Amino acid sequence: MMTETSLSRAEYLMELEERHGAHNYHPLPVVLERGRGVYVWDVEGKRYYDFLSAYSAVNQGHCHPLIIDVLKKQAEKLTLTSRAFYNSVLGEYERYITAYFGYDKVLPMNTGVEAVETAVKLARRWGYVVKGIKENAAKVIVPENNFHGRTLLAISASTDPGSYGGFGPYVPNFIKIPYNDLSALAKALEDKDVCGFLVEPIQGEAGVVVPDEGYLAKAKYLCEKANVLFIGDEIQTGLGRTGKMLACEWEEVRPDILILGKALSGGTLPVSAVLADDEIMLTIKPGEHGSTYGGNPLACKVAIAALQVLKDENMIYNAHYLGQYLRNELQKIKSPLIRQIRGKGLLNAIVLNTDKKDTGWNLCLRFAANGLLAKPTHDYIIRLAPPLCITKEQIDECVHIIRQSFREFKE
Ligand code: IF1
Repeated sequence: MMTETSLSRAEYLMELEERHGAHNYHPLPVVLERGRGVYVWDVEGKRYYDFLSAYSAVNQGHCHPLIIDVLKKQAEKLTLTSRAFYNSVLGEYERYITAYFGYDKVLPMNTGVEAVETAVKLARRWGYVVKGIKENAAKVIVPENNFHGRTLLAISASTDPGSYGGFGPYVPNFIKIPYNDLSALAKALEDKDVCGFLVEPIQGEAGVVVPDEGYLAKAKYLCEKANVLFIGDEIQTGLGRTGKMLACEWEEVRPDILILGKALSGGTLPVSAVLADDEIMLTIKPGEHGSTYGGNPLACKVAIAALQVLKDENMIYNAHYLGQYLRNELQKIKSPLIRQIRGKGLLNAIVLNTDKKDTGWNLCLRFAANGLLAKPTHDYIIRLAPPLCITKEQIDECVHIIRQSFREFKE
């Protein structure tokens, strides 16, 4: 039995996870213990810039004091009642978030994928009750290379064997079309049994794939013409990440069903939400959907604070302005390894010029050695997504770290 004395604290803690935890992740060998704003510290006290932000769940910065203060106060008062009863916070939250995004109603859930499941259930139910699709025939169009989570429904929509492989049988009636391809969408929409088009405004997991200007607006128009619901998955792109409150706002698209998660709680606990107008939302009747923790008082209070902070601290504009600045500075780095810099707001990626599987990983190890945390997606794409509270000076320091790391890196 290994003991802490024969290993460093970090090695000991990694060994514990290896020995006692499922092996469903392959983390970078960094053991984090503390976070504040754009910084995280490991167990040896080394400080890093967090350029992953827990995949955009920490837009407001780690342990934002105002959000933590609200969390603490509510945690000492009432955390969970279940929806068997009313509570004194949920109605206030529902009024706040529906006014904040301009929808009639909200259905509160917990994780992002639960909100995706909820959105698909709503679209199907609307398809049967309002559109008149025959029972059990409703279809949902999804772009290839999507990512909506890890449940059987979400992986049934996936075209990534690494996500769906070995977990069949799958949920039927997902029509898969190329992303950013309006003629493919128009063709798929000819099917009268389609109830919804589920789309990420920017594909995050696929490697920060930004569609052509006008794609989202034209897609929404085609959906309206075909009486199909535009379902916007803004779990990763929403809440200021791309320089607008919602990425769909870049093209003035208002999703028929809006899905939020991750930063809705400022990275404190799982909080997600589905927003829609009454014609869609009221097709689900009492007792037909829900969850134990959905809409709990603690989550509601925290979500109000997390949303308020985004506006009060001008994080949306900060993301837009500093995102442009970051991309401009990264473009100046001269390295044969860099194929493309892309993104919107503070959701960016470096696409590497390599066919070596572990280059992205090894480069991220170099970033970490130099004090910046990032992780590759699909081996050769490194996502760069710091908290939206980052400053220009901190961006400059991070660009220096990235430039230095490319200089030092030997493939
Ligand atoms: C992991 C990826 C990102 C999402 C979108 C729904 C969900 C996610 C657009 C589900 C979640 C997370 C899952 C997390 C890593 C991260 C991720 F690499 F897995 F794909 F961000 F790109 N829609 N994305 O991005 O939300 O149920 O996780 O709360 O380790 O699986 P969730």
